[in-house]
Amino acid sequence: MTNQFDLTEDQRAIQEMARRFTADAITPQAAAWDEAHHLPRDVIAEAAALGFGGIYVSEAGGGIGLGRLESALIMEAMAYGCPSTSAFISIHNMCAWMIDSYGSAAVKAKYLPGLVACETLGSYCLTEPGSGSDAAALKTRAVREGDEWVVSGSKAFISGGGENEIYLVMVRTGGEGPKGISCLLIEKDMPGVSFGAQEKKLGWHSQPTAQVNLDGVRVPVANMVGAEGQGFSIAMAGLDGGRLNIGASSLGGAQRCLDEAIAYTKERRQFGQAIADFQNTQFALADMETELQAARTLLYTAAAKVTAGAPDKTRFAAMAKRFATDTGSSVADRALQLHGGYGYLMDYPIERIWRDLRVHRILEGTNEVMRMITARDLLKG
Ligand code: FAD
Ligand code: 2MC
Repeated sequence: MTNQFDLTEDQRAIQEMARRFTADAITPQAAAWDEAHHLPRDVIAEAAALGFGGIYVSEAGGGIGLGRLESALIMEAMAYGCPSTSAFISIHNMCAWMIDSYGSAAVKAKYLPGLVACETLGSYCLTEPGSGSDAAALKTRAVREGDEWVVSGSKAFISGGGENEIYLVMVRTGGEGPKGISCLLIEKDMPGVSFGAQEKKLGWHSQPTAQVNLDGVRVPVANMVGAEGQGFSIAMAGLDGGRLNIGASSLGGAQRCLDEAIAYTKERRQFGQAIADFQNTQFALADMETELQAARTLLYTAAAKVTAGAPDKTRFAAMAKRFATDTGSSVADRALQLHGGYGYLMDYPIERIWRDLRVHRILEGTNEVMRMITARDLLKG
């Protein structure tokens, strides 16, 4: 941010490009994707043509090498049309960044071009049936045999599961706890990889979610991303950025809800006047705008800190994710209320966004875990 509290010209240009792309390619189709449970791979490939498949992948790695604030602006803009799709693209970006930052030259050369172009899509696999918030307790085991790791275990709730081609899987190669975890790149078609049934969920219908089962999967040792035992740190570093993008997706979805509420309350008449003329409506709109601006300011600050590698970046990413996703849900809920019964119908986008934003308070670390990260940092020392 140049004038300290404003976006640069370049950042505004990126934001404008993402907004135009959203208006043309995402917004008109989002309701249909939601209803049909359709993953729009064609539109995701169009996003990649703008560089959105490798937003913070280095230029050497084929990406557009932007910072986390620019990424947040892009996610926020795309979420205005469809938070589920922006979040899906965010998870893909997190995987591509992890490979670019920690992968060997050979792994990068083999996998990054397809990922950046979104010809292949990436899934991030940390959660297991028995370990969600306590991620370092994961049990999926990898045992080394010659030039291969033999992997067995299950990953739960995997976004893109069954559809995506590339799985970045956190596995246990050593003892208990975070230091015994490594990160392996596993391909969908490797023998021993299978998928559970698609989960039926409240929202995020434009993307699949499934369990990933690994049964004696033989993974070349060359497919380890980062060093043995570094996997948990890599997974957490990825989430610093992912959490910003999830927060930004909440802001974009909530902004759409606010804009819809402003338009609707000016049109809708009850008791002989526009419902926007009631002071209750005006105060609700004022609070929604104020809270969104506060959340946006914190999120942009956190994004600038993650780009800069600031010592408090993880705490800021956690605070921003917590605040932006809680605020986003709350704004969407109030927008729904201002629409009355019509807000509950699929004729308006509010109920879809309300459903999509709800999960942002749970995934990429629950908002209770975000508070844990924040408090731990405050109390350390
Ligand atoms: P639990 O950890 O069992 O938590 C249950 C409740 O207990 C929560 O309210 C939690 O905050 C609370 N709790 C737990 N520990 C504490 C504590 N110490 N203090 C206070 N409260 C606590 N994971 C992936 O790895 N990759 C994905 O792509 C992915 N995609 C997902 C997509 C969807 C649609 C969903 C729903 C989940 C996805 N997840 C993914 C999993 C997600 O990250 C986990 O659901 C989340 O981290 C919480 O884990 P859990 O569901 O096991 O809940
Ligand atoms: N960046 C780099 N390294 C980090 C890090 C970060 N942000 N955070 C932690 N680490 C490292 C750190 O180096 C530490 O080692 P050391 O002791 O040497 O400093 C090591 O990781 C272990 O960290 P902790 O001691 O904090 O580990 P602990 O087990 O106590 O708790 C916690 C970690 C609770 C913060 C972590 O388990 C967590 O974030 N849980 C939530 C799980 C989650 O976010 N899941 C999301 C799944 S993905 C998803 O939902 C999608 C939709 C894609």
